[in-house]
Amino acid sequence: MAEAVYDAYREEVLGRANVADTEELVEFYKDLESQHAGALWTVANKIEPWEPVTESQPVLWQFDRLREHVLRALELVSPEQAGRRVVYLANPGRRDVTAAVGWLYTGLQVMGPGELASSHRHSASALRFIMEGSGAFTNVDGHKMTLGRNDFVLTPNGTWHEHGVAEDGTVCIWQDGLDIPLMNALEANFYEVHPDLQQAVSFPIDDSTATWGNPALRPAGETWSKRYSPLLKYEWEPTYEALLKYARVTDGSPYDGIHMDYVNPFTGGAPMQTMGASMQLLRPGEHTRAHREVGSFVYQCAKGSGHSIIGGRRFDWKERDIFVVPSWMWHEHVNGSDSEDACLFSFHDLPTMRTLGLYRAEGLAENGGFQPVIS
Ligand code: 1HN
Repeated sequence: MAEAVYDAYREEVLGRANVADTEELVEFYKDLESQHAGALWTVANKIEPWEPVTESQPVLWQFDRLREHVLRALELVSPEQAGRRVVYLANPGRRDVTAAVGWLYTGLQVMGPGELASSHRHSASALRFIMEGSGAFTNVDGHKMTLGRNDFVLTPNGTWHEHGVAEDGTVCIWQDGLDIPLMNALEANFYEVHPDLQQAVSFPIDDSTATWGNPALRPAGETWSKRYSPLLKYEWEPTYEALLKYARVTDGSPYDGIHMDYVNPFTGGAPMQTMGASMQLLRPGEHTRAHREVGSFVYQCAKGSGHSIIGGRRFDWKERDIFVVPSWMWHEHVNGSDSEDACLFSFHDLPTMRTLGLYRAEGLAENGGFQPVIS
């Protein structure tokens, strides 16, 4: 059955709104509009789709094309002027809400040696994935952390945070991820500048990772009552090591290869309330099967190269490229190398979906689990 015919069939036979316009009805709709009202049957099929309908497009941003523009921002504005010196990534379907995909924002932040971006806090939760440079640091509620390549860092909602690069450091670039569009959609977003612009360093440097970042060991007697993870920085080396170890004893997920979630070590759950993150390793030549999930995903290639097929379109990626997978869109990943592994970092809104009881996933049954590639 052709798709349009099938849609009409579903609407007529399955009790969907199907009211043809008459002169009388059109008049009626106008009357309702003048009363700031409307007839539900004129919008019902749009506001109650059969399944999630995304306005986001699958997009890939090549880092080697963006990098020069990010570095240009370094010359054009100071952190004092800009607040945060960031080039954000705009999904063509989500420009109106400044989202990279769904309700998630992402951008590339750049800072030079000796620079400081002053302290603030907001209702949005933030995370960072460190891309290049040395000497960067962040201070989250007095916990100052050094930032290294491929480290994953949390700035949970409501925490004071500022960043900088040491005088003897280099130009540093990292990816920011925030749930800003979601907070604005919920009309729940507050923003505050720190009264002293810079906050004190209240704990030993990197104390959060030293305390909570040890594998399967928790400091005896320590408790934690906040809604986010006490571990604020997840370093790259132990993350990669964990993936390699796990790969020795598992075939991995048919959809995601060797796939591990960054967790709150106190609860084993998501590191923040709205957003989670993962690192996955694709073995040489691995081609995962297609699946789709309720939730939006922002990926960054942390190692190696390959491609992903998203909604039937092929996107080739290499280290530092960023791409997005919209909600309920089929996707599969391929490691293009037959000798080297590839790692994909991703962050997503699955904690929100799970908390609200909305999470679903399914694998593609047809075609051996692989999508036909349109382009
Ligand atoms: C923010 O606080 C940071 O702290 C970066 O580095 C990007 C984008 C929108 C709103 C707040 C940061 C941001 C942001």
